Amino acid sequence: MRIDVITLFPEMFDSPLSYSILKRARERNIVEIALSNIRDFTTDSYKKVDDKPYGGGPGMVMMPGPVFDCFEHVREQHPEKGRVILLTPQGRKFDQALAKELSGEKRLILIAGRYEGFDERIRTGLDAEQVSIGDYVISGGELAAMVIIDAVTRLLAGALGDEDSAADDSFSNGLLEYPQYTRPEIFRDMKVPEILLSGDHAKIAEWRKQQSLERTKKHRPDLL
Ligand code: 6GU
Repeated sequence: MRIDVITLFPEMFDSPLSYSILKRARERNIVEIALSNIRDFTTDSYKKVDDKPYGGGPGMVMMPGPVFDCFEHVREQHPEKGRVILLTPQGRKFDQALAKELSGEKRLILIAGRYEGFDERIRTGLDAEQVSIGDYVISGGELAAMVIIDAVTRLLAGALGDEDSAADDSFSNGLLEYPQYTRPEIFRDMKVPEILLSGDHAKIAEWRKQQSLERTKKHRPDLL
């Protein structure tokens, strides 16, 4: 998969993309991530990317010109047209089902906004889908883009080692994950459930299913 990110702060992505599963997936060419800086597509000597809102009001609004020019340049960098996603708190809420859907695409183009918002013509003129990562406000689309990149990449074939498995993750079957234990068998008087030491794999699977259900009922009844 190829993922392009259009942003004013490409450096924000360096660290999250350089560790663990994302690092390994990039090294193995399971995902290719290309960062493009909107500021490189300004045409004035101040490299201006935002301006005051027409009609007045607080804050600044991202100008359409540099975003459109950056987008049109980025789109030509790869033969697949890609699915275009604008990160905004006003979008469709991101969840595991959408992550799975996006993991089937050959290319994603993620556009991260800053400031008080986008000029409305970015929204309407680019014909992008709008996606939010939840009902709260963060200072820009960059962290949201990283969340999407991480959630999608871990679903790509070969991204997880044999030791990790996406199949048992919370939400993968619509439920929260069951409790896990490792050594020692007794830690500060807290014992590992007997059944996990029994070697009876059918019973263990049944217990885990039950635990998943109980946990979901208790903490996230909305998922049931
Ligand atoms: Cl995509 N952007 C911002 N600024 N805030 C958010 C968001 C996105 N999703 C949830 N909150």
